[in-house]
Amino acid sequence: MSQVTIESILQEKRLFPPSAEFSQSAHIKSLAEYQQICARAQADPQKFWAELAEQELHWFQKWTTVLDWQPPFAKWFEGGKINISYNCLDRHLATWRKNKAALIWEGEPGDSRTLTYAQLHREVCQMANVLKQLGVQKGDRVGIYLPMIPEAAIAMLACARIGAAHTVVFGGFSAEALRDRLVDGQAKLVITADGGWRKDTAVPLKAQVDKALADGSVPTVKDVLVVRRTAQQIQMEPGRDHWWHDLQQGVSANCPAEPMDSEDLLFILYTSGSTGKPKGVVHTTAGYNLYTHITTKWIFDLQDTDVYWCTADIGWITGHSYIVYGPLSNGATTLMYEGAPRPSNPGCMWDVIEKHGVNIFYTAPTAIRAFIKMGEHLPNARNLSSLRLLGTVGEPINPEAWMWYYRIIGGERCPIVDTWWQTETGGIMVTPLPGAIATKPGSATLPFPGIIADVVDLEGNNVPANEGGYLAVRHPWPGMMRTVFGDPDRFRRTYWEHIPPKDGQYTYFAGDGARRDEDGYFWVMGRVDDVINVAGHRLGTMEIESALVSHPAVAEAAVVGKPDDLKGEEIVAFVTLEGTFDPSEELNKELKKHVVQEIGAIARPGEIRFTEALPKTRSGKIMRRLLRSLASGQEVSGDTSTLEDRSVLDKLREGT
Ligand code: 7RM
Repeated sequence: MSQVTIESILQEKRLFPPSAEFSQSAHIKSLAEYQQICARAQADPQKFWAELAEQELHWFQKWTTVLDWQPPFAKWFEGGKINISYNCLDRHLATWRKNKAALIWEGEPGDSRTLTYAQLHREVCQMANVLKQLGVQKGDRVGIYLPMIPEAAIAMLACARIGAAHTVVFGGFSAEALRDRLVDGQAKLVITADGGWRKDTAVPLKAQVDKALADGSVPTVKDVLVVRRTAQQIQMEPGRDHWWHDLQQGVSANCPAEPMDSEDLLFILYTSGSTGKPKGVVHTTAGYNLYTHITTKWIFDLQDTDVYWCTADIGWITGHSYIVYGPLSNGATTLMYEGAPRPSNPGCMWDVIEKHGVNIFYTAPTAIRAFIKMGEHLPNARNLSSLRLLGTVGEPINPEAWMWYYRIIGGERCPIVDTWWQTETGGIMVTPLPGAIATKPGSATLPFPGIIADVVDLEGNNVPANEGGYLAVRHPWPGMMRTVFGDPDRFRRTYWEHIPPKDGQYTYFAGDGARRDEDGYFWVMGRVDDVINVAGHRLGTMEIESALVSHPAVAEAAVVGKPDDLKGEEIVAFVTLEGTFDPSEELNKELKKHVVQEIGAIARPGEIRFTEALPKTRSGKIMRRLLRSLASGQEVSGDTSTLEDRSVLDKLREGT
């Protein structure tokens, strides 16, 4: 399977218009309708978003200002009072949806649970009251480090309900990574579980929390709330640690949602960038609620009878926006799955679709490539006829994988929405609306209504059709991140200073390379900065380098991505050693283990290459471009004249 290359997608001419049947019953039914909505949004963006906010959400109090834009700082719906937990739960209780399934959970090994809107509301209120009892107040931050169990969604909604911001840390992150995030976010409490199920084994979570909190290294954390999941042996520290099932006993299920200001902090989610430690991406209440609500409704074409399944983990933005907030705000049935394909059960995803009659399925290209490898006999042996819409997210999808997904999973009847967006954008930005926009395999197609996306050069000019450039957004949108937690200057530098303002319009720099074709369709090429996308997970090369150099044997480290058929990219680390250490197979293994310990298994280098020196410019900058070529076994081409010591390159070549 080939990677997405300019060559391969330039030849991609296939066009897949939605079927008349799909379009007829879709929320947005035609290209003309999409274009009309876009025209309305462009003519008066504030009116467009205000009308949707009025129609789609419940407000305790209406806003006074739609948008206050002091570039790059946006405030949406100032003066308004709203609560996203209310919009996701309470407002549905007054309708027939009260007894509709809100959350279907498929757990490992074989557990399952369905919570109606009424039941989910009850549990959220109880957890909210428990948080209050433990002293959590409006404005506090709560860390969430949980596996894919209903309590993850319950915890998020409980925080939102009382006005505490959550900061969810992916359960695959190490104790060290967890500690960094809890410290940066000054979390007051952590919600975790004894452990979680990952591919037939119970992995510890509480033990990692203990490690993260050891020796008072996160002084702000006063309490730990522990969900029982795996029943593995754990230690409970008296006074600090509490079982959720104990505190849930006898706590009231009545907890009115706190009216929040539109711009009150909803959550912080950490994401990797090209420099420094992960950034705390800040999302606030009203704009995020509106943006995730309307994108979920139109892009996934949610109908009231649908069972919708997004396979992301709650620890990533996709889990936040498109498992929890977007679907529940729409009163949908959202499915949550704890498992993953493994040798003992390679067809488990298709079993889940068949068992629950899933209608909408949203996953990542890396997963699709793994499905292809496992063989089409697996999906072919199941009845997947309930599916009516498919989606992808996280990385560019190669046309071959797109076609397989379309044929084998979608039975050539389901539109595919290839959705481009980021942690920072809060919700989907470039995507087909499935009843309106014809798709092309490998293209995220067109911007969502109200989004002014462009492909630009570094002067901020639009580049002509079919020429490469930088993916950028011209106008603020309600779901955009508001700042980097505790570091507004980093927010400005990272996203708003790469491209100069054009005609007074500030331009958001996404960090992705892209091109638009003659139909205006976007083809996203991947990151243009030092971010690697491994299996749809974003990792900063610098984070991995810092982890490596924190090992006593390592003098210097340079990390690059190498194309990988399955994962999109794989991590290759070039390492020089301190004088007293010699390269060995053992040290190689130890360094990989060290990175896992520092960051988590997702950051484990595929390859570590020991070298005597790293190629540098005269000013001492590591020439990653050369290392990237070396890592992927390509001839080193282009300009090497800035290389300080040419023999370094020869030695590196010999070593490979
Ligand atoms: C949602 C998410 C963001 C980065 C982004 C891109 C890449 C995401 C697509 C994609 C091509 C897509 N948030 N990316 N979606 N590239 N086509 N449909 O993934 O913050 O974790 O990552 O992911 O590089 O900048 S994220």
